[in-house]
Amino acid sequence: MARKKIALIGAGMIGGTLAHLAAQKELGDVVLFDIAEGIPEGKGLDIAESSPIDGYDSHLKGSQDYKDIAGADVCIVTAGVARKPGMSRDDLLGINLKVMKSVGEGIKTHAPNALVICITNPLDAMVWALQKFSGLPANKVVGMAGILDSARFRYFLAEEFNVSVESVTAFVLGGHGDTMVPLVRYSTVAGIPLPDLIEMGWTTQAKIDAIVDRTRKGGGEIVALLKTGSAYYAPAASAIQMAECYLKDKKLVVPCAAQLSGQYGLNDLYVGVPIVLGADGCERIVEVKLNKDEKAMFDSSVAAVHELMDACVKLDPSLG
Ligand code: A3D
Repeated sequence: MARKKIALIGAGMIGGTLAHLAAQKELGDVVLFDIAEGIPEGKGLDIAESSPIDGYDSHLKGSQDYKDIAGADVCIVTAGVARKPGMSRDDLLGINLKVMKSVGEGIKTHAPNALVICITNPLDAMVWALQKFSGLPANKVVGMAGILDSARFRYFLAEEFNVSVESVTAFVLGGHGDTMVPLVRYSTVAGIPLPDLIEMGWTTQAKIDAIVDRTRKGGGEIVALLKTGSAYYAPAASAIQMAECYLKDKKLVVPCAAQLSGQYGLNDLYVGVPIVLGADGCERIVEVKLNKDEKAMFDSSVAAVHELMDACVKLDPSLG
């Protein structure tokens, strides 16, 4: 039986970490694609040279040629640039939108049957554009953000309660960014919702509010510490969980940016919602009941995503 093939489009900080994790977990053979010559080859070789020590047999190849992603089962997209000082949000959007166009065309031509996981920011707008540029069915194009955001929420909650991260479940909805909606009511320790834990005296509302705020600003906290880049270990781990879930048809219920077609009263938009992720990609979108406050937060998050989509259409009218 042939090994699965994982194509990583973008071999920067997240791309390299993805390659290392995918190889260590033997998810398949790995192709690192990047426009920067030498970087994907160098990272691929460096990781391959660790394989005799760690004992895995994945092959790793670096490339600047889309032909090398041919037949990939999963494509994980991190290609693009990060916002630099002096660059406006629209400048960033313009650059990464063009990157999504070339990536979408490369995937359409060489790996049309892959599950595509987009990580490039601004996430919800980029995954929306990537689906259109690639022409792949919407169930096979998803965005990674919710698993990372909820992992941050879970980690902060586990620290607060001094319990295992495995005992904490957390629920995050909406677009990726400051408007994301961590849903306190649906987040639990061993099935006990956070509001009950407040009543039980395990924590206070003020502490939970502070954790929610820290979760919303989780990406910025890492950027402020690193100073020259953004988070990559946890983002890579999140996307690898998605790839593994697809390849093993695990049907995990996880928050991902998925295309809505009527759910939550919305259409033709990608936003973070719980989905069932399995061999058919996004197999089902879970519509949870939102109370008035949660709905208001979700609506404002959706409005922020719509604003980015409108900016994309202005830059590239073919998306309209
Ligand atoms: P970085 O280390 O800069 O890697 C990006 C790579 O993309 C570089 O190696 C570039 O050479 C390459 N690249 C640029 N243009 C192209 C192209 N046209 N085709 C192929 N490759 C190209 O960044 P990173 O790995 O730290 O982050 C990658 C992206 O993920 C950025 O857009 C981040 O903002 C985003 N990100 C998203 C999250 C989410 O939770 C959604 C978290 C962290 C980072």
